[in-house]
Amino acid sequence: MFVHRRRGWEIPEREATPESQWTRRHALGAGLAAGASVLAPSLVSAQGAPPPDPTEGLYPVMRNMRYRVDRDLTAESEATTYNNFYEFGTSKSIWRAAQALPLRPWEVRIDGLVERPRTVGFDDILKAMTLEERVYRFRCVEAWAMTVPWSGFPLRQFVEWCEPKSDAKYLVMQTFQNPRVAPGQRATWYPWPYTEGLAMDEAMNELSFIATGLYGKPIPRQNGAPLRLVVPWKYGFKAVKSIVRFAFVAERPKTFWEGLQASEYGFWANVNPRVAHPRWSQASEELIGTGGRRVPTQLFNGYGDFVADLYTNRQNERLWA
Ligand SMILES: Nc1nc2c(c(=O)[nH]1)N[C@H]1C(S)=C(S)[C@@H](COP(=O)(O)O)O[C@H]1N2
Ligand SMILES: [Mo]
Repeated sequence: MFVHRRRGWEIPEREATPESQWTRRHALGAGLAAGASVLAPSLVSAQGAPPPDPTEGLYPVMRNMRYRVDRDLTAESEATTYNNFYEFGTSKSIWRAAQALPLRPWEVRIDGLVERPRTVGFDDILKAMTLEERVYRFRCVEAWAMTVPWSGFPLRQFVEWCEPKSDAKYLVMQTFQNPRVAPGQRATWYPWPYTEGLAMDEAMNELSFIATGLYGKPIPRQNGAPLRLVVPWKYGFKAVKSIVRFAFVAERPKTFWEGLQASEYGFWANVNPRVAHPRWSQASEELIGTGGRRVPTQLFNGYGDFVADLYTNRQNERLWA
């Protein structure tokens, strides 16, 4: 029997943000360089508090209504105070410690199998990309979940800008390494820097996203400022934070969690409620900020229409966490 399943993106765009928000974003975007220099003196702050973010004027950006979630947004106060960021500690309460991370200058190295290896400033990347907002489900392998409005740009747009060569098969992404500000990195038994990777066809999938903002503001340090990966059909540990390097390579990289505990965390790490983690079930998830409400977990975290095709020729691989 042929069953036509309606795909998420076939739902009409009813709630699209009015165009006036675009105009605002572009007007402010054009003033980015000037704004940054005006803010520069406040880098020296009397209280020792982090300086204001020079990209503040870029947000909010228009929400892309192609990506819909039938869940309430997680409260901003939850998403920004309940985090995993081992560089700043192994508890969920690292948000204060993460404020020590300096965000400028923020240089990003693009190398490996690319036409022109180069180092670019984060603000120059932002100027080259088109920002949008996407609301995605977010599922940690620890069986909790959130619903988050990310702002940023499609990873595909960035990959094209990097001009990879045709023999590039994987994209490796790495977090900064600076044990002076990140006390977790003084623990030498971890394979720092935090490293993640995607196959090139995964990186080019329309869902793959680089977040530079959250809840209509620049992304906070504890959530991976100034730029972090978002791949909503995979467990959260794939979503590497505070990236300083994109390397295009021919061989599958070894990731941080594979280096630490390969028996529990694989490379593909796609969400699957029927494949348990060695130490707990993945059948359901707790929605953070709802007083403990649990809901069933969905295959590919509900994004199978977008990504299942990526894996039809990889059935002999360990596709799930
Ligand atoms: N550099 C780095 N990136 C990281 C982590 C980390 O410890 N270090 N934790 C991962 C895990 S396990 C999860 S669930 C998400 C958490 O993202 P959030 O704090 O924005 O919810 O970040 C991922 N990215
Ligand atoms: Mo996680």
